[in-house]
Amino acid sequence: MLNCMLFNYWVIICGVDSTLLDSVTVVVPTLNEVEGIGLVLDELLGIGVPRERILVVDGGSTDGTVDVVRRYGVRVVRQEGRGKADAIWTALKHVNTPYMLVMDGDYSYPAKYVPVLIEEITSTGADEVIGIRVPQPGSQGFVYRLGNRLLTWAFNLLFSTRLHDVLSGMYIIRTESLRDAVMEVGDFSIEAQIVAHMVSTGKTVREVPIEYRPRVGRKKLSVFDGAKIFMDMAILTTRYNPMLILFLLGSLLLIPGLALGATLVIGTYSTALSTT
Ligand SMILES: Nc1nc2c(ncn2[C@@H]2O[C@H](COP(=O)(O)OP(=O)(O)OP(=O)(O)O)[C@@H](O)[C@H]2O)c(=O)[nH]1
Ligand SMILES: [Mg+2]
Repeated sequence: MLNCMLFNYWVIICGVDSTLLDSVTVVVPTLNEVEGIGLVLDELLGIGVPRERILVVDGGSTDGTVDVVRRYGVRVVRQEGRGKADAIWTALKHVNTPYMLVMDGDYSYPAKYVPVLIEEITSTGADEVIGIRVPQPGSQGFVYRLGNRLLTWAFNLLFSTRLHDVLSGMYIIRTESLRDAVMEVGDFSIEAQIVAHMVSTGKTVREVPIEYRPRVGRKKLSVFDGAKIFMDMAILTTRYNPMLILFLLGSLLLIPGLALGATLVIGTYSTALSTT
């Protein structure tokens, strides 16, 4: 971890080759982020991300978010469907670079980690690199932090992984690795689906620590969404890891099966005893 953090600082200070920055589309999903989106775009442009390599996918903001994006001369498209998951699938149709990096439009993810994620995916040949959120004071309440831990723990159990922050909103993927995925779950479960798709199709997922700042503007994610993500993980297991479901069902049937077998054996044995 220490090595990794030192390497991060090195990349943050030195930056990455501008041709590498050009191979990535930074996708920013937004829904009413008028307070944060300008700050996010300032930071992205400030670290040298080419303007034409930023794509804002808006979910129908009514607060002027789209006007702010247009003022920056940054590409903005209206998403198909509803929810964050549909925004990412919409983005995939517009992305024609080898890599796609996703980050929130609420200023919670510092843009200085964009080069860190790019460096990690290009130097290791991984298919996805997730930014493990290291919460800064005030960025994540106790309930959300606990919920995140529980959901990552559940994911690790269901997909035999050892990841640290499956639901992080900042990650980079090799675009082609996701082209064959079919949308299974919606809204805020998209991150879980992407990772489930990667790990169950033999792709490599890596992680690097990143700072997580308090968001600007109003939170969209609720505790209810956490419960829904958990249900969606179960759905994803049936799709991506059906052997586990069969194993669990088999184990459940084993108990009544053994009980029934034991009853029959005892019944037969006692009948045999009584007739002798
Ligand atoms: N296009 C689109 N973007 C959305 C939608 N819902 C949320 N978003 C954006 O997706 C990003 C993640 O949503 P957040 O509310 O920040 O959820 P979160 O990051 O899990 O939670 P906090 O940042 O801790 O509040 C933000 O940039 C939102 O504006 C949607 O339906 N469509
Ligand atoms: Mg956020």
